Parts: sequence; C-alpha cells; structure tokens
Amino acid sequence: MEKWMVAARKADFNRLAETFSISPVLARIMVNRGLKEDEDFRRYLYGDLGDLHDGSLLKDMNKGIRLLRQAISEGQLICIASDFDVDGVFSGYILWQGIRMAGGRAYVIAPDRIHEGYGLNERIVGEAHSKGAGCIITCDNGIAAMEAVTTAKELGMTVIITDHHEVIYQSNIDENGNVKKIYELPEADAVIDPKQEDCPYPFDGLCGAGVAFKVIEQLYMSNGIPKENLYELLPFTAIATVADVMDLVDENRIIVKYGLHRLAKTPHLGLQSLIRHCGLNKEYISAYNVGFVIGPCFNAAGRLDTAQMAEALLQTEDREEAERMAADLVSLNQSRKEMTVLGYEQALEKIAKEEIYKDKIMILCLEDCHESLVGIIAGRLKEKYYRPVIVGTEANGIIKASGRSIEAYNMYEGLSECRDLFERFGGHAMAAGMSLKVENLEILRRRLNEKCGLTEESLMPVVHIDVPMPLEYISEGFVQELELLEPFGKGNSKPIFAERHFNILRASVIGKNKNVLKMIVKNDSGVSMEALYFGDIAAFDACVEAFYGLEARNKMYAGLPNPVDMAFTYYPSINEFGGRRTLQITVQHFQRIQR
Ligand SMILES: [Mn+2]
Repeated sequence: MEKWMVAARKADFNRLAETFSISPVLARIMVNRGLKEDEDFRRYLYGDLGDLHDGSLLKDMNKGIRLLRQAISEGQLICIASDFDVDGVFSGYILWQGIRMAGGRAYVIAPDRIHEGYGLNERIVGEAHSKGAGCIITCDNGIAAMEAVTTAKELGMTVIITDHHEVIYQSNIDENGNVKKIYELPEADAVIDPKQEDCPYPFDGLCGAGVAFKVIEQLYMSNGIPKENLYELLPFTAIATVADVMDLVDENRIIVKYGLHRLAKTPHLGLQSLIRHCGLNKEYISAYNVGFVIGPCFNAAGRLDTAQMAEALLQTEDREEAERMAADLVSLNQSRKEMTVLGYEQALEKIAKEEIYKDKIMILCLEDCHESLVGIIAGRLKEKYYRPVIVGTEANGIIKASGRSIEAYNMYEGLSECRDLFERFGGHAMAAGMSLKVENLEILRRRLNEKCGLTEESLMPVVHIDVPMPLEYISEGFVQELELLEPFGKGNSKPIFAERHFNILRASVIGKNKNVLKMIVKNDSGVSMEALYFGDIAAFDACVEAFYGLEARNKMYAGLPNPVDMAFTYYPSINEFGGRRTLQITVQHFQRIQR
C-alpha cells in the first residue's frame, strides 16, 4: 500500500498568480517544487537559453580551454575518451563535433563494457600515444582514473578531465570520532567537474554531456564561432540529460526544453534516421520518448555490442549508412528488451524461492544473464518491491553487479562503507556499479542490511499530491496552462491532483490488450467526467470487491446504480476524438477513503 501525502507548502499564491499571469493552482504546484524567489519562478516559467549559467565559472575551465586551444593550434591529434552509455556516447560526440568545428583533429574512443569496464584505462592511453595523440580529453568519466591519467602524464600527454561523477574520497575518522572526507583527484592538467567541492559553478546537476556542452561553449566563444553553432548541439545534450536520468531542474530544464524543440526537426542524419526507425515521426518528441525509446536504442550498442556503433551513427555523413546503422540499433534494442524480460522473470523466481523479499536491501545473483542488463533488471525490481536492489551475474568467480536505490537510502555511501569487499565500485546515491568475489556476496548482503537503517515506514512508497482539486476546476485553459511546467521527468514530475470521493457510474475494460480501464466518474458536486486507468486493473477490481462486494462491482461494469466510492489521484488532459474535444482525467493511484 502506498501513503498519500498532500504537499502543504505555504506562500501567497494569489500574488504569485498575478505577478506571473498564471492561475493560483499553478503557483501552488511551483511552490511545491521548492521555488521561492520571484526570479526562480520567472526562470522556471519563461527561462530561455540566456538564463544558462556562465560556463567559465567551472573550476579549471579557463585552463582546460587554453590547453585545448593549444593542442588544436599545434595540430595535435586529440583523443576523446568517452563512455559506453548514452551520456558517454553523446558527450563524446559533442566534444568531437566542437573540436572539429574549432579546426582540431580528434577521435572518440570508449572502453569495452564487458572486458574493461567503466572509465579511462591504460589500453586507451597506450593506443592514443601510439597513434600520436598529444592530448586526451575525457567526458562522462575520468574523475576516478588515477592510474591511467598518471600513465598518460608519464608519456608526456596533456590530460583534460571533464566529468560529472562524484570525486573519490577516503573517510578518515579522527580521535573524536568525526568523519572527514579526504578527496583524491587524478593528476590531470585540468579537472572540470561541478561535483568538486571547491568548484564555484552554481549548479552541480549537469550530466557528462552538459559539462561537454559547457566546454564547447567556451571553446566557441574564444574562437569567435557563432552561438547558433553551439545551439545545434542542444538536442544531443538534452538526450543525454534525460537518458542519464538527471533532475530536470535549474538549467537542465532549459537545456531539455530547448533541446527537445530542436530535436524533432534536427537536420542531423543519425538522429533523423533513428527517430524514423523508432516510429517517432512527429511534431514534438517528449522527454518520455527520449527516456524510453531513443535513449535505450543508443544504450543497446554499448550493452550488447560496442559503443563505437552508436558513436558511428552520430558521426556519419552518409544517409544510407545512417539508415542501416539506425536499423541495426533498433533491432539490437529489441533483443535487449527480450533478454531483459527473461532475466527479470528469473529474478522474480529467485526472490520468491529464496525469500529475498524479506530483506530491506535485496541482493541477488542471476545465472546466464548478460552483465550489461543487470542494472535494468535491478531498476524494475526496485519499482516492484520499492526498496534498494542489487543484481549481479557471475563469471570466473567474480560477480559484476549493479544497484538501484530509493530516495530514503544513499547507496553510494552504503557501499562506500563496504569498500573492502569490492574489486571495483562507483556510482551515485541512487545507482551504483560494483564487482566482487563470489564469496563476498553473502557478507555484503548481511552487512548492508544490518547497517542500512531503513524502517518499514521508509520502505512505503509515498504519493505526493500537489493539489487536492475537484473536477469542476478543470478547464481547457487550465490543461494548456499545465504545459508551462514541461518538460516532465525526474526531478520535475507531472503534478498530481486528487479528489477523495468518486462514484463510478460506469466502467469497461478496453484496448487491444485489454489493459485500459475506462470509467465515467462523478464527484460530490455532481460533476462527471471520463477517466482512464492504465495500471493494474485486477488490483483495482479486487479493491472494489473487498470494500463493496461482488454485486456492486458487477453493477459498476454494467453501468447500473452502485455504491462504489473511490479516491483517485489524477492528471487532466484533453481528448480529441472525431473533431470533438472533451476533458478527461488519467487516474494514477486509487484507494478507498471512508466518509
Ligand atoms: Mn553520465
């Protein structure tokens, strides 16, 4: 069961409504998102590219640009060391395109996911050196590549790190028991990463491509390249920001908003072909489309083949080649989907058989699962069980695992306390990757669960309701006004409205796969509206039956007068059908609230 909570932040909604010509309800939703100053409201509603932060504030930016320009003007070959996921592939492309535009020579290289794992390594450095590259610039990685950077420096190369991951630290405990973090940086010539404590940049939520975009912005500015050339890189930055699951707040919202608007009509061959092969030919491509269709296709390459394949699609200037590569990526993603379903089913069985669901942090190891899929499977299990999950797969006595967490648990810090058990590990509060010896898995399971501090209460999913709102407040104008809040995604979710009492006048199950519940609902003031529910219909039926009996349920489906009275959270929209526009709501959660 989930807990419903109504956001209760106070502010003068009427004054805000008047100042920004919006409805008080919209003002209230924005206050719930933590906005305080009038300037914050203005930027949220009407922020444009002029509101992006000044990239020169990033620590080491000026030094990095000076070194990069020097490498370009000396005609040096530049090695762009990226990563195999979407953020890596796109940040690699942004640097490649930017450096070429500034007259430089560069190539992009990513590590092999299976054989090498994440991050700049000695092989990449060695190859760069033998190719004659004088400069290595990383993106979406590098902050933890101590050894590889040292090697590159010993070989006499210039090394510029651009990254957005956490800086590695050791915890030292002094005699008073205070924990002090001692940070460790690679010995690069410049380290550009907003996560550094002493970086004065005002926002640390950029993805790797966001940081790369800032680097190219500065490079273009110092080379006198027009802003429009920079803005051509926005769709790439936007895709990476969404696919890397960054919070869509602050300038990330602006990047994604403007990037998506350009994406649908991009002249870029690779993106055009992929969009067409995904069946997304339309006016506007949403953050949802990016997160669930475009992103996974680019990710599939690094998972099942090599990231070079995805990078090649971005770099090609040949239409036929782009078409062929886009088709390959889409079919690779199709096999990825099928393999994920198999792994997920195996996980469910294991969790039931070994009673893993009893643990607050669930840890399991799958047989014959492609190691690049364990993170996706962990994410699905986390959604289902609403608790932190770590899924691994074994090869030659070593388990490679990936974890996904919930808000209440900082997985990176939890794992940091067990670092003695790992061969390698890294990540964020909400997601982490690790490798460990088979015999350490059980120790990890016990230690993490003992130390996690999670209570039953903290494992209950919470639904944050923005505004309890009766149906009569919904109008076409209001639905359109809600578009001002887009793009929706992580950190800026669709607002949630709710009403406590709906009589269900009629219900029917529709859709090709019988997976949509269509209802006509009526509230206490007698206003009725069409309502759609795309969730678990069996669970909904069971709930109705438990409270009102089978007869009431049958009457509801027959459209006969019935006592069914349910509370819904919902989001309003406009339904266009046969040239007629009607208001409707999409139900997200249900429960019964006693009168
Ligand atoms: Mn990233």
